[in-house]
Amino acid sequence: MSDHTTQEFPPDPAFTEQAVGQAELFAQADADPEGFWADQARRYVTWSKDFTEVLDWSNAPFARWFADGELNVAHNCVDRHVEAGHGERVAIHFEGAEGDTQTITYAELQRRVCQAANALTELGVATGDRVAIYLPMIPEAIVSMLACARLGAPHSVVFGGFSADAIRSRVADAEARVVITADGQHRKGKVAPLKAAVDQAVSGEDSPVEHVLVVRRTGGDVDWSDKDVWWHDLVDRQSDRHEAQPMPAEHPLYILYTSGTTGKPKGILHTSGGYLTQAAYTNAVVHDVHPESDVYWCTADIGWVTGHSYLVYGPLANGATQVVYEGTPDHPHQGRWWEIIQKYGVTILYTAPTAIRTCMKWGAEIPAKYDLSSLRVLGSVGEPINPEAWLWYRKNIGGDRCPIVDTWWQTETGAIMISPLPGVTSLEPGSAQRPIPGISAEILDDAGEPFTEAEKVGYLVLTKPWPSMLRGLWGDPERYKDTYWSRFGDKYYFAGDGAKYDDKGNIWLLGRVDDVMNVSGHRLSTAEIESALVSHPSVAEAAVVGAADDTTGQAVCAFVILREGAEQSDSTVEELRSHVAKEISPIAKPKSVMIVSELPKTRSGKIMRRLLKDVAEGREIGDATTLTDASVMDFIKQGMSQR
Ligand code: 6R9
Repeated sequence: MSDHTTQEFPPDPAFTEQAVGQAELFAQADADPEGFWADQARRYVTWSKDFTEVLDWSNAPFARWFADGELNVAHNCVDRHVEAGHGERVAIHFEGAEGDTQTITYAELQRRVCQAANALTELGVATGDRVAIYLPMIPEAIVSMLACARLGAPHSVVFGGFSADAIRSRVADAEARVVITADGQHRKGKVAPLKAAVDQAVSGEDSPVEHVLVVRRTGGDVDWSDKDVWWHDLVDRQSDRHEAQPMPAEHPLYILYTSGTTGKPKGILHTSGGYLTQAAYTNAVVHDVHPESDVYWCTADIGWVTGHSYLVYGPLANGATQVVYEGTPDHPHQGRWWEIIQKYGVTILYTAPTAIRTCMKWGAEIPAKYDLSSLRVLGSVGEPINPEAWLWYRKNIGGDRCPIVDTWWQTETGAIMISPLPGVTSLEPGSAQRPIPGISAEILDDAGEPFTEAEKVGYLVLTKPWPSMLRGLWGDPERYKDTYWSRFGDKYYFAGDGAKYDDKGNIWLLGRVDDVMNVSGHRLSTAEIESALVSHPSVAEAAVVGAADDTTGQAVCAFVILREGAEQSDSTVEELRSHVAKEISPIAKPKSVMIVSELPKTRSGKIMRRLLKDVAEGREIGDATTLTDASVMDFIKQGMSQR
């Protein structure tokens, strides 16, 4: 790899001095893991009834954390801050897609959540009932989630870009009684329908849905049925007082569906006490949130787990002030995000590598026009962040001064697991580095043996239960065991990611193991080849897949997006192929490099390599329902057939 990957960034002593996450945490967690988590649970969560037992692992792999304790999650995220005298602190600076804004204090949030909880109660929602939420990124989305949490009615948020089929199957699996949606949503200056998909999804005799609660967001025309009720008719007339009842720590908080590689989506189940503990603790020690002074911004959609843990539960449990943005980064112009940072004085930014690479493509002169000097911590999540993008982020957004936390975790883990602590860790661009205090991970070889050798590729596993771990898959305990606890026996949680150590013991994530290729008997990681491509000055973004090949078993096929101004020519393609050969090895040299203008991505920014593989192998394209923009695949297919 090129030299810059060995560059290290030690923490600034002034940062360390004020950091929430201090080095002692590692020693405390190592000495007494359960005692450590008990401390975090009491520090970050207010319990209506204290717990006496920390972890019950007697029915492994089904964990129970703080099981005899009781709490109300919404009380923790809202009311207790008002009770502590912070009612006038801003909880949410809402920035709408069309430039409309709202400033919501904790006291105001409390009133809105109480009204929504009373409204859901009027619709017959009781503790244990499931509620589906299909909303854009508007305050009502957060209010709805918290109202459900307040009632102990598990929510199932369905991303607003998904189809009627996706809603129908999720609603059916969770047997949701109520769906909360909006008439439509704003998208790049246009109005897109939203309720129409719900209408389709809840039609028919067999639908479990009794009521659809509809927020008026765009004012567009909608069809209306007996099930429908307007939010402003029902919620606005409710009392803004509501007594939150304590729930047992293991009461289900939410179900979030995540696509499996095969078969139907998995309903990941999270519960209350352990989840909230780890979401709040990691938000404090990893993002270094100081609620009294920071302005935090997580750009994730609430339809993704990152939106659940780091836009709703973590920052609100900590009483932080945050920005919530409804729109896209490029509407009405490509400097929109940086304008928002300047406007609110954002101090902590948490986003995804795909967004950073897109901004790289647009060019550094765009963020350079804005005052980003308020920023002090940057975060990354969702995919490996290649060293090139990491360095670009640090220089052009972080002013060469902000630490970057590259946070590895999953819907299943509920909260951050592997990440630097910004005041403690010497940063290594491109690596998520070490498990955070309280978490234990290893890398195993094919035989299931742990190893520590550098540069050898293996499988990432977690070796101890953690508070925010999934409690199972909704309605399918066997699939939970098979998927996560059988590949290497029942002692290891198998994350599904490839990983390696470097010679300093840092962990490098190498992508999903299904994405590892075998070329002439050599195991190559898609993430590494993609990183090599992005390290070339002409390349903004790259996706690599292994396509079946008669001679080599699999052949490396690359799809690249060029940076603004780079020349689209055969010589560029040749240069990129040689560049990979030089950076990694001649074996990794792509057989083909296709220049494209977009890559197929999910809303959380993950490249759907499965679809590119279909193209590369000349097959019909498989299920593309979770793509943000399905037309992307048509362009790529066309380009391929012209070759
Ligand atoms: C939070 C989230 C989980 C998968 C995970 C891994 C990839 C996430 C990463 C990362 C490398 C990081 N992933 N963060 N890979 N470095 N910092 O993304 O949850 O949508 O369930 O995806 O995302 O492959 O296994 P989810």
